[in-house]
Order: sequence, then C-alpha cells, then structure tokens
Amino acid sequence: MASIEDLAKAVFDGDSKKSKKLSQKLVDEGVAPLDVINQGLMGGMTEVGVQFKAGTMFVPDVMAAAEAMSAGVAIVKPLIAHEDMQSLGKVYMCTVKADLHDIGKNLVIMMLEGAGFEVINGGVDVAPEKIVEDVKELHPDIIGMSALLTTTMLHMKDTIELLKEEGLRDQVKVIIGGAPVSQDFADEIAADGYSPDAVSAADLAKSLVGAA
Ligand code: B1M
Repeated sequence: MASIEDLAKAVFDGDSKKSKKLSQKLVDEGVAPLDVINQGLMGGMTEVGVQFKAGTMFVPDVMAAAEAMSAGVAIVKPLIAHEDMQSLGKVYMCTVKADLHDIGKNLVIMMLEGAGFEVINGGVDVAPEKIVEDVKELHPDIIGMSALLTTTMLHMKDTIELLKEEGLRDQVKVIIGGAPVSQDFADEIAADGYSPDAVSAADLAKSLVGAA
C-alpha cells in the first residue's frame, strides 16, 4: 500500500517517476485528491523549502523536487477540477523584455502553484506593453517579474510606469525578483515586493493576498 509520507519523500528526493506512480496509487486506493496534493506533494515541497532556505539543499535538487511535484500534480489535477480547491488568487509571471533566463521564473511558478495560486506563465522576453495588455485581459491579482540581467531589470520600472499611465497600478500588486534585483531596487521603482528566492516569493504572494 502507498502512503502519503512515501509520496512526500518521493517529491523531496526529486523522483518524478515515483511521485507520479504513488499519486496514481493513492488516488486508486481512495485517498482524497486534495489530501494527495496538500499532504503528499506539498508536504514534500514544504520540506524542500525549509532546507533550501537553510542552505542545506541546492538549486538542482530544488528543480528536481519541483518537477516531481508537478508530475504528481498532473495526475491529481483533473480529479479536483470539480472539488473546492480554493485558489489563493491569480498570478501573472514572466521574464522581462530582452531577457531569456527562465529557470528561476519556472521555479517561482512551481512554488506559487504549490502554495495554491493559479499561475499564468507569460513566458520570457515579455515587453511592458504586452504585460499591460495581458493584465487588461486576464485580470491577475499579482504580476511577478523576473530579470537576470542588469540591463533588463530596468524594464520592471518601465512596466510599473506603464501600468500607472494606463490607470491599472491600483488594481494589481507587482512583485519582482532575479539575481541582480534587490529590495532597494524594488523600493526605488515602487514595486509591492521583492523576494530573493522562489520559496520566499510564494510567501510574499500569500502575504499580499492576505493569506500568509
Ligand atoms: Co546568462 N547570465 N546570459 N544564461 N546566466 C547570467 C545571469 C550571468 C550573471 C552570468 C555571468 O556573467 N556571471 C550574466 C548576467 C550579468 C549581468 O547582467 N549582471 C549572464 C549573461 C551576461 C548572459 C548573456 C548576455 C550571455 C551572452 O550571450 N553573452 C545571455 C543573455 C541572453 C538573454 O537573456 N537575452 C545569457 C544567456 C544564458 C543562457 C541562455 C545560456 C542560460 C539561460 C537558460 C534559461 O534560463 N533557460 C543562462 C544561464 C543559465 C545563466 C546562469 C549561469 C544561471 C542562471 C540560473 O538559471 N540560475 C547565470 C549565472 C548565475 O546566476 N550564476 C547567468 C538558477 C536559477 C534558479 O536562479 O534565476 O537567480 P535565478 O532565480 C532564483 C532567484 O533569483 C529568484 O528565485 C529563483 C530561485 O530561487 N527569482 C525570483 C528569480 N525570479 C524571481 C521572481 C520573483 C521572485 C524571485 O518574483 C516575481
């Protein structure tokens, strides 16, 4: 018999194959899909977050764990479509204009999804005009922007300016991150928040929607 603890461990170990298999087994054995996600998959990811923050787990292992979590989520997600899986809110995530780095962004997306957000992946090299257009169409609660280059982080400022010009700034929170970005820069451009890593990005998003 499969156990929730085994599934959490498979995620922690970054074992996608096992995570997929155990998620299916638990569902087949009658475990509630939400318990499979909240206790099994997210249970493993929570421990990853703790160890990543403590500096005892590193990026490749975090990526593997995030992939293992996604593999399990893909099995269970269709089953909870009609259940009360309450979303914490909608986040629009992208890498800014002229920047193609997406490993960190994807990690942030996975942590946000693990925390219970609906995430729209806007992709990479996304211009301020496109972000604003998407905000008008998709009405996210939060925009998350990632930048890895000192040159491209300036597009975060342009995006906030454009949101102001379009009268949208009060309707959406803006969070930023990426290696060259800092809290000082976030303050300078009047973003609503900055996080140094994927784990704290999910915590930040939760606090911005009053769910922390
Ligand atoms: Co590029 N690159 N790269 N690169 N690259 C860096 C960023 C660089 C620091 C390398 C160096 O010179 N030491 C340097 C930038 C220098 C600078 O501007 N300060 C650099 C450069 C110069 C370039 C090119 C210009 C190189 C060239 O062509 N001459 C070019 C630019 C291309 C472009 O974007 N237009 C380029 C290209 C590439 C590759 C395509 C080869 C590849 C990207 C592949 C991909 O992403 N699919 C690449 C890579 C892999 C790197 C390094 C080696 C690793 C980046 C990474 O993925 N880290 C990087 C050097 C480094 O950082 N050590 C480098 C792992 C990832 C998990 O961390 O992205 O920081 P990170 O994300 C973290 C946090 O920052 C945070 O959470 C994540 C997880 O904890 N975070 C957020 C990120 N976004 C967040 C958003 C949030 C909150 C937190 O809220 C919304």
